[in-house]
Amino acid sequence: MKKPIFFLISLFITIPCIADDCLSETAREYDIWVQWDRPCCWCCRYQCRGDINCASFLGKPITLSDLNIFKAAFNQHEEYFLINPGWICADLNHDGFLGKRVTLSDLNIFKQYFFFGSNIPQCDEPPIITGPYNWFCD
Ligand SMILES: [Ca+2]
Repeated sequence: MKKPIFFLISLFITIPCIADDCLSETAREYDIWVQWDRPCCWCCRYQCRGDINCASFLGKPITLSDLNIFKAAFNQHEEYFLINPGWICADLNHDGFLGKRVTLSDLNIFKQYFFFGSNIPQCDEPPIITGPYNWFCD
């Protein structure tokens, strides 16, 4: 059983995937994923649609909690992601632009699915923008 303090801390840091292979080596973003220490959140079922914290609230995977993280990470340079490791989870398309990970492309995805409900396609369903995945972390 996890000690409470460890669990509390683990809510705010990037949790590396235990098996380190949730993302397929054939994925376009595989090398970047490895470079960022294989963030498990990139393999959450709805992360590529905006589920940044890999948790649902009232049946909705993309909520205000995700929006708050997205707002913090939006348009920030990659160097700030090193001191805010959870921000890499806000990189929805697993792609960067001009040294930034969370850009207008990610915002357009987030807007499309924010509070959309339960009909959000999993990240391995069309429109596919990330993956393929070997399995999902959540
Ligand atoms: Ca991005």
